[in-house]
Parts: sequence; structure tokens; C-alpha cells
Amino acid sequence: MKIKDLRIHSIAIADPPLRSSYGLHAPYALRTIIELESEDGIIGINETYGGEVPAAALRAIRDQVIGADAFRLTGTLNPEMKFKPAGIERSQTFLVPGENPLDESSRTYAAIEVACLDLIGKSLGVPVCDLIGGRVRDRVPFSAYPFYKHAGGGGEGDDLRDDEYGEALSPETLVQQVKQMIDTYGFGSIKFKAGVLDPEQEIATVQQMYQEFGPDVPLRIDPNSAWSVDTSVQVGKALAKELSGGGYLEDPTAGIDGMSAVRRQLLDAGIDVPLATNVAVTSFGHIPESVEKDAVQIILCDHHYWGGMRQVQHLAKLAETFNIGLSMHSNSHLGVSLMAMAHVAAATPHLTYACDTHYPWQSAKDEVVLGGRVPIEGGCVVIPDRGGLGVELDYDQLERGKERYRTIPYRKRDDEAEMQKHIDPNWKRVLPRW
Ligand code: GKR
Ligand code: MG
Repeated sequence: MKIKDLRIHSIAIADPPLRSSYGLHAPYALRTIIELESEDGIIGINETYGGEVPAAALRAIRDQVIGADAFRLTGTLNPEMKFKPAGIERSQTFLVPGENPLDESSRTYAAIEVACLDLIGKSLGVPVCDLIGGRVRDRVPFSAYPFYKHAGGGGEGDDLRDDEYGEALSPETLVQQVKQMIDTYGFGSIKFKAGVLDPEQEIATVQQMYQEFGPDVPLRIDPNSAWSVDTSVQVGKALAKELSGGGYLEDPTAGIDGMSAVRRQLLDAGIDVPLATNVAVTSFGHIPESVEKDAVQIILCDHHYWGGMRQVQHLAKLAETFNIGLSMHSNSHLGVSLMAMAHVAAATPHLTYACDTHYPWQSAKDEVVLGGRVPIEGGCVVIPDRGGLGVELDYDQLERGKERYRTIPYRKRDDEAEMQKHIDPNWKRVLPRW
């Protein structure tokens, strides 16, 4: 099936003022929507990282994509894109996701791969999860993703969104935020974004969540590498009970060596809380050293930067081989990404945790999926009985997203700059901060 056109749409979507160790989310997050049109007029779609760099990388391969056969992508694009499944360079812990040049070719490949799978699926009337091997689940579980946040729902000027969740900068308000998220979406597990307040307060936040939701709701805490090895060990000890039973400690500290030291010291103290990562291990090349040093016990896959859906399936097999768990990472995203995440998760037997999603933080006003937001019910996305990803674009909404992108000044995510602009002019990302 020959590809006739590749269309790249840079959009901006409102994003609330969420905090992490990277800094502060800007009033708009950037995404790219792509369309691949086949010669017979079928359109495959996908969503990926936004801003200028990802869009330029996609524009750069336009000539290779047009005229290519959607079924033969690996042979056509891989060599040209220098797809580097064995890259062993260190991840750049300071860079916000989507800005790491080491991931660039995997991100670009993934963006095209998923659009091809949607195109093929739509033309055959087969859901993507069944194209890539067949689903092992129809309902894909996601977790609640509470953040410390300032007041505001995102957007700027006369384009403000409702502040659905309100300010949350204390343990009590975070618990309230999770309650609201669980009431709305029915999530059965919680991933808490930490690395913002003093670790003592973040420990108290997790303890209060545990008290409120009980041991049947697994808890994970992710400070995005904000802590030293010592602090990570202290937090691991303090939260041993709360993080056991299906929870984990995600990227407490930076790097494979740091994670390995935390693991060793926790085990020495008799604490077997697993460590998870989307920072220390971000490519296949990191896995041998990580296994050798027992640095991480759970890898967060994300087809957006691991090189697409089939690479995630390879990663899952490898993880299973080494007795490593698999969870899924996310960034601010719309419904096309959510559906792609759900499809790959549905077709990955060794997915051992509920996936992350930022979706509750995005507003219906920004959704580009025809018919509006993708439902999350009982904490799950249900795989629809339709070809491809199962969603189409709403072109009016897409145009609004493009107009927002044209209006705003920034072209890359820079949480540090936002923090300096709105909260503290002297703020710097320091690792470890505590
Ligand atoms: O959106 O601020 C955020 C998150 O911190 C995100 O950038 C991370 O990539 O969710 C992510 C994570 O699990 O590290
Ligand atoms: Mg993380």
C-alpha cells in the first residue's frame, strides 16, 4: 500500500500548571499530529511529541515516506534513520522528555510506524492490537496520576480552561485530587509525581494516600531523579509498606549506578520495593548494564520514544526474560496517543502494571479525536471494535490546535523557564536536590 502524502500538524493544547522536578508545565503543551494518506485515499493518523524539533525531524524524512509501502517500513526507513536499537549513550537526565537527542530517531520512526499501522488497520478493518500479534486484553488499565499543582487549568488570556482540580500543594489536597480522579475515571492504582516538596512532605503525602485508599490500590512515587542515593534509601525505608503490594519507587535518583546503589542498600535493609525507570534505561543498549547491576526491576515502556509498538513488544519479551516488570510511561497527550498506548498495551502479554496517563489533565476543548474524549471507565480504555487505532481526526479541532500553536511563542518544552517566569526567577533544576 503506497503512501501518497505525509501531513505534519504542530498543535498546542492547554496544560495545567503541574509541578515536577523538571519545573513547571507551561500553559500549553506541544504535540504533533501526523496523517499518512495512501494512494487509495485511506488516512492513517498518529500523535507524537510536539514543537519544532520533532516536526523538523518528520519533515526531513518526508521524501522517504512518500512513495514507500506502508507494509515495508522497517526495510524502507530503518537504515536511513540510523535507528539505533543498541545505543548505549547515557540518558540525559536533565532534559525534559521529548528533548533528548539520543531518542530522536526512535521517536521519529515510532511516529511513522504507528501511523502506518493505523493506515493498514483501517484499510483491512483490523484493530492495531490485532495487527501486531493479537490482543491479550480488551480493557487496558491505567493509573491515576496526581501532581502537585498551582491554581489554574491551563491556557492563557481569553483561552483559559476550567481549573477542574484546583491548587494542590499539600498532602491533604493531593489526596483530594486523587479522590476526584478516581471518582471520575475509576482508576485502581496511583502514580504520584513527587520531587517537588521536601521529601518528608512527600512521604506524608504517600502515607495519607495509603490511609485513604488502602492496600488494594497500588501506589508508585516518581520524583524524576530529584533525590540523592541516601535520600532515596530513606524514602524507600519510610515507605516500604506503602510501596509494596504492586507499587514501586520510580527514578528516585539519577543513572544506572545510582539506582543500583539504592537497590542494594534497600535490599541490605530487608526492603524489596522494586525500582522502576523511564530515565536510567531508555534504550535497549542500557539493558545489559542495568541487568548486571540490578539497577531496575521495572522498565517503563513508551512506544513514543522506544521506537514504536513492535519495539515495545521486543522490550517486553526481553524484560520477561530477565524477570523485569514492564509498566508504561506517558507525557501530556491527547486521545490519539491514548489509543495507541492502549493498543500496544493490549497486545503485550508481559505488561505487568497499569499504564501511566496524563489524560485527566487535558481538556475536552483541546481533543482532536472525532466525537470528543476517549472514555476511561473503571480505570480502563476499552479497545474499540474498529479498524486501526479506532479513532479519526476532528479537523475543526485540529485547526484550533494549530491556531493555538501559531499564536504562542514557544517551540519546545522548557519547564525550568516556566518555573522562573511564574514561581521563582532563580529556580534551577538541580540534581540531586535533596
Ligand atoms: O509531565 O512533568 C511531567 C512528567 O514528569 C513527565 O515529564 C515525565 O516524563 O511522566 C513522566 C515520568 O514518568 O517521568
Ligand atoms: Mg517517571
